[in-house]
Amino acid sequence: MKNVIVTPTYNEKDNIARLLSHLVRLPIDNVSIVVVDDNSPDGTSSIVRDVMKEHASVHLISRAGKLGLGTAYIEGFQKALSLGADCVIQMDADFSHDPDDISRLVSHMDRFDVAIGSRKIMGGKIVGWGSIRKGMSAGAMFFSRLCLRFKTKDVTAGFRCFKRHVLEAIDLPSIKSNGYAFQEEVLFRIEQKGFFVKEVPVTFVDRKEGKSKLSKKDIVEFFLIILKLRKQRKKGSY
Ligand SMILES: Nc1nc2c(ncn2[C@@H]2O[C@H](COP(=O)(O)OP(=O)(O)OP(=O)(O)O)[C@@H](O)[C@H]2O)c(=O)[nH]1
Ligand SMILES: [Mg+2]
Repeated sequence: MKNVIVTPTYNEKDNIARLLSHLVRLPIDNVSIVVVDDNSPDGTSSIVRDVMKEHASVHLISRAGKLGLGTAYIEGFQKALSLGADCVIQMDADFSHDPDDISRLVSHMDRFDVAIGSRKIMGGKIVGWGSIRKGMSAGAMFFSRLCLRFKTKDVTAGFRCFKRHVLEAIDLPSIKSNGYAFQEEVLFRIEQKGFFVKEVPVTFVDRKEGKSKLSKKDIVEFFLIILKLRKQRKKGSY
């Protein structure tokens, strides 16, 4: 079974080399890695190119500028499918997602369509966020779950593993949202299609290197997308 890990990067020079060296050594069969970099001013892509000289399993999509997380994932997922992925794993490059948890996500792929690294079920947690950030995240998720009736608890998780047929079924290019809203919209489509989702408890650790790219615009978009998806839910289509 071929597994492709997709990680978007913007200014991750202090994380990317260590992350890639960890990913290429994972005890999982047939792993490739796709980094989607948005011309990071800190030179992240040249670090990736250096790693590629040693490891043919590492691929880079280098985009012209900061085009946003949503389209970065879409391009990364499409590349993963073109590489022949049976399973596609998405994760952040900032070590908030522990590379050693990937095998736990992949281990559910024989029974489920999607596995989500969840901070919101028993055994999952967030380390390093202050009470304001935790409160904002919990409030946003509560509202989103209330409006859109998600079964999944961790709606905004960016640590996920999909079977190939899931990504083929959800019409990726028509997803217009970015940031946290992208995770929400993808999950909405997955649940609307009735795919089987497994939440796997993980510990999310706030980044130690580099800066968060979460913006006010992303937060506003998160709530606007809820309204858009709610309308679609009522119409029974997306
Ligand atoms: N290619 C690309 N990657 C991005 C962009 N914005 C963020 N990223 C990457 O996406 C991942 C998640 O971004 P973070 O800044 O960690 O945001 P977050 O995890 O939602 O928020 P924090 O919890 O504050 O870390 C990281 O690997 C970033 O480098 C973007 O516009 N383009
Ligand atoms: Mg992060």
